[in-house]
Amino acid sequence: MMAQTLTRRALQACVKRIRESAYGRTINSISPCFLCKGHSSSSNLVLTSISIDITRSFHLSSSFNAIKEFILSDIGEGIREVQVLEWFVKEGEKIAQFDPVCEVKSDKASVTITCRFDGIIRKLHYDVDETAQVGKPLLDIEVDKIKDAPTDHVDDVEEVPSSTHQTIKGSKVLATPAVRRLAMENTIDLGDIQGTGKDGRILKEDVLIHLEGATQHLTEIAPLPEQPVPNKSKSTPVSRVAEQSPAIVRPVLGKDRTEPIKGITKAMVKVMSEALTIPHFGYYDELDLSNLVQLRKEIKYVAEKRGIKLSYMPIFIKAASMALTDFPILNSSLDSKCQHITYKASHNIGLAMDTPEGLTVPNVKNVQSLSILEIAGELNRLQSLGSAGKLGSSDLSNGTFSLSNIGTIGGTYARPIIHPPQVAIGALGKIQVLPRYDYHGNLIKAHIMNVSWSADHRVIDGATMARFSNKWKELIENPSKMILDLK
Ligand code: CAO
Repeated sequence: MMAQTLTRRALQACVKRIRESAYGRTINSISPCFLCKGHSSSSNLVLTSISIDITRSFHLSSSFNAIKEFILSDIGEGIREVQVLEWFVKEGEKIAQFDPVCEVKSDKASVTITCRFDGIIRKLHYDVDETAQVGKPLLDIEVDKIKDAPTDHVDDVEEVPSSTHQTIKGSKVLATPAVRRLAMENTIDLGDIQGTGKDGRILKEDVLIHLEGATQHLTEIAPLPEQPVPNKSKSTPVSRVAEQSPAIVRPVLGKDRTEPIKGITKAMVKVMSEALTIPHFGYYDELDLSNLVQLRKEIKYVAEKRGIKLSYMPIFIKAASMALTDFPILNSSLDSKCQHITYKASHNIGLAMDTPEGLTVPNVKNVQSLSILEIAGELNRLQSLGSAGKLGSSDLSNGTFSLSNIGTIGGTYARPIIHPPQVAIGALGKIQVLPRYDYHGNLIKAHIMNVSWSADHRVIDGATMARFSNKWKELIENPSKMILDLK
C-alpha cells in the first residue's frame, strides 16, 4: 500500500497539498491530526480516501495540532502520588522539549519534571500544593508542528525509560537508565558531568565521583558564624515595660484552618501507623559522657581543619555499629507476616532529622566500614540536603537501625518508635552537667546523657536489648576502647 510506506516528509507534502487545495473553500486550516480515524469534522470528507491507511502506517499523526495530555509517569520507588510544589509555566505559554515544567515532591524526594513536547500549555491540571497522581494527566499541551510532535523514540536522549525522562534537561547526554536514575536520586544534573565512557558516555563511576566531589565540597563549607549575643544593657528592663503598658486582653481573631496531610507528614502517618503493629519493648539507661566530652573537645578542631563539623553523633553512630557487630539481630528486618528475619550485612544507620519540612530519617550507609570522620562528613552532607529539602530517595531508603538525637533540642528520656521493617531504635537525651559519685565515692561534676531504646519484642528479648545497650554504653563512656576495634 502506498500509504503504508509514507515517510513523515511525504505526509507533510501530502498535508501541504491538501491545505493548498482547501484554501478558498470552507476549510482554511488543515493539519495532519485530521488524518486520524474517527475525527469528526467536515475535513474528514476531503481526506476519507487516504485517512485509514495513513493512520495505520503513521501513528504519530493523531497528536499533531492536537491537545496532548502530558501524563505524569512513574518516578520509581513505588511512588503513586506527588505534591506539586511549584509550576515553572503558565497556561497559554510556549514550551519546548526538556524545559522544566514543575517541581513535585513525594514522601521520598523532590523531582523536577521536564517537558517532552514542544507546544503551548493549554491546561495545568493541578494547583500548587495539590496532589498529582502518577499515570494521570499533569498538563495539556497543544503540540504545534510535525517536527515538534512526540515520537516513539527521542533522538537526543539515549535509552531513556519513561520513568526517568522527566529529569533530563536536553542535550545529547549518553547514559544508561540506571545511571540516569542514580543521578536523579542524588539530584545531579547529568549535564554537569564529563562522561569517561565510549563517545563521552556517562558511567556510574562518573556519577559517584561527581557525588563524592559534591560531598567534599559540602564538608568544606565553613561553619556558620556565631549569632551575636543581644546587648542586654540596651534593652528596656521588663519591670519598666510592665509599668508603662497596661495589660490588653484581645479577642481571638481569625478562624480554624483545615488543610490536607501531605509531604513528609503523609509519610509519617504511613510509617507510624505501620509501626503501631509492633509491640515495643522499652529500655532506658544513663551514660556518663565526661570522657567523650573531653575527647571531642580535642579532636573537634582537627576535624574542622579537614573541613568537617564533628558533633557527638558520628561517635554514637560508630559505637552503635560496633555493638551491632556483636548483636546482629538488632540490625535485622522482619517480614510483614513475621515468617522470616533477615540479618542485614550493612549497617545503614538512620538518624531522625528535624528539618524545616518535618521529621525525616536519612541513613549513613555501611557504617561498619567507615571511619568516624567519614561518618561525620556524610552526616554533614545529609544535614545540608535535609535543611534544603533535597534529600534523595537513596539517602532515605534501606536503613537498618536508627538513632534519634532529640537531645540537640532538649529532654532526657523519650519513647522512640521503630521504623519498620527495622527492629530497634535509640533516642538520646540532652547531655547535662549533673552531680554524681565517682568510683571512690567522691562527688563530681559529670556529663550525663540518657538513652531510651525501643525494640520489637516479637524478635528481641529484653536481655538482648540490655546487653547491646551495655556494649554501646561501654564504648561511649570509654571512647579509648573503641580504638581497638575501629576499622
Ligand atoms: N545533648 C547536648 N548537645 C548535643 C547533643 C546532646 N544529646 N547532641 C549534639 N549536641 C550538640 C552538638 O555537639 C552541637 O554542638 P557543637 O556546635 O558544639 O558541636 C550542637 O548540639 C548541634 O548539633 P547538630 O544538630 O548540628 O548535629 P548533631 O550531629 O548532634 O545532630 C541531628 C544531627 C540530625 C541528629 C540533629 O540535628 C537533629 O535533627 N536532631 C533532632 C532529632 C529529632 O527530631 N528526633 C525526634 C524524632 S521523633 O519525632
